[in-house]
Amino acid sequence: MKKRNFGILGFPWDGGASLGRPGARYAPKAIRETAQWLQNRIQDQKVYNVEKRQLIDFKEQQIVDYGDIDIVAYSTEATFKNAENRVLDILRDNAFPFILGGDHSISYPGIKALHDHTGGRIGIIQFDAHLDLVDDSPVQGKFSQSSQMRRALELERIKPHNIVQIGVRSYNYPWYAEYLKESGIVQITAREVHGMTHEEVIKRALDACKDVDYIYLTFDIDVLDPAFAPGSGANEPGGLTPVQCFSILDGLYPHIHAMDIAEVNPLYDHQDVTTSMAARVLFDCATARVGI
Ligand SMILES: [Mn+2]
Repeated sequence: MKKRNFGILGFPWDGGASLGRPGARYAPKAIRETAQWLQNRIQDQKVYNVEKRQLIDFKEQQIVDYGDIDIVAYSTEATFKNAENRVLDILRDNAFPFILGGDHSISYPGIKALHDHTGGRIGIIQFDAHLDLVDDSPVQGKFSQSSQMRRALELERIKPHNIVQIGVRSYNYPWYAEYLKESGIVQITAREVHGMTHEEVIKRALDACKDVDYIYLTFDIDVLDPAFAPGSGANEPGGLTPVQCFSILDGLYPHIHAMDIAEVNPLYDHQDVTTSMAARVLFDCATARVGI
């Protein structure tokens, strides 16, 4: 089988950050810069994973940077079309798309590309403080950072019971009470994650996706507690710890087919704390997928 390269694609867009703090357009550049710290450890295409006590050989799977998506600042539609086409290019290369957002609206074109390219049933594992299921809003419209999951649900082969939201918390709009009861979307709240083992969270997420063909993973940096990721689109106290995220993600990386990181906001970051988290997640995914 042709080896599957790991494709990084920057999506410097915060046109969907209509309620949260704008600034995520600077994230792809900042995450790439911070990731140099980890890339420095690659010698002769090898790197040692200290916690897994494992030597990783990148000869089996190259990391390819596909650059950034062309942004059309005045048009969400045109920008998303460009994004979808670029993700499709990566999938056609038989590479694994890893998209660096951008506010969380950026997930929709990535999900749509995986959906249309594969023709299969798609599950979505979403790490997030928020639900992002707003149908429409007079302030935010239909394609904002609060609606990408709702848009994804309109695609033919995405069903609510195959959507898992991990780390959700805080407060949200009253209509969610009824909607969540009826829709069948699977949620593991932040407080539930704190009361579960990593293995239990991994199992529940994969169980929800057991009747799909492909899994898209979206990681909103605000799933972390703001103490660990101050540079995000919004503060929601009571979030996950880095080790919880790293451990749960490790159990999911072998099972996924595309991924993004969203809502990293370098304008609100301190000493690269947040971009370091994102760079680590990027690097963990790239190394975990060697040989897959
Ligand atoms: Mn969020």
